[in-house]
Amino acid sequence: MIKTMKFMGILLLGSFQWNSFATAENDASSSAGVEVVRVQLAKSPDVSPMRAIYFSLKNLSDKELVLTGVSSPAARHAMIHRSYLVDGVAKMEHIESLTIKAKDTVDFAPGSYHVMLMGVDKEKVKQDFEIGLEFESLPVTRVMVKP
Ligand SMILES: [Cu+2]
Repeated sequence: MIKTMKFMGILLLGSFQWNSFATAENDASSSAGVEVVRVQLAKSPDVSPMRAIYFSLKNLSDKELVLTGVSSPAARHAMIHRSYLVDGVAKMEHIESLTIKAKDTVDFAPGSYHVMLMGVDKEKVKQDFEIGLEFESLPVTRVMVKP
């Protein structure tokens, strides 16, 4: 219950930070230190305001990497979420930051981590669109998502 309430608070307070994306110099989903592969948009009803995105996030560097946020011009809010089960009931929580160890890979996948888009632009998500992954010590990494 506490987590659910916290999540609601974040939804209400969440500020849109696409500005950092626009000024980023990094154009590829692969840059010094990070590679994003197997990007997949989960199937959702067209009318749904939410979308989940999965991928594998590889830390190619020999230092730990800290993912601190995500943004997209195709949605009003974007968050890192993690799904989990409580007594057989699926829940999800907001992840403030996610540390990927040196040379490690974290899979964003059903039942686990995902990027959650909220308030999607229903036309934009029918075409290729971008998300921006924000790391503590890297420029925003742009990732192309295909419908
Ligand atoms: Cu979610």
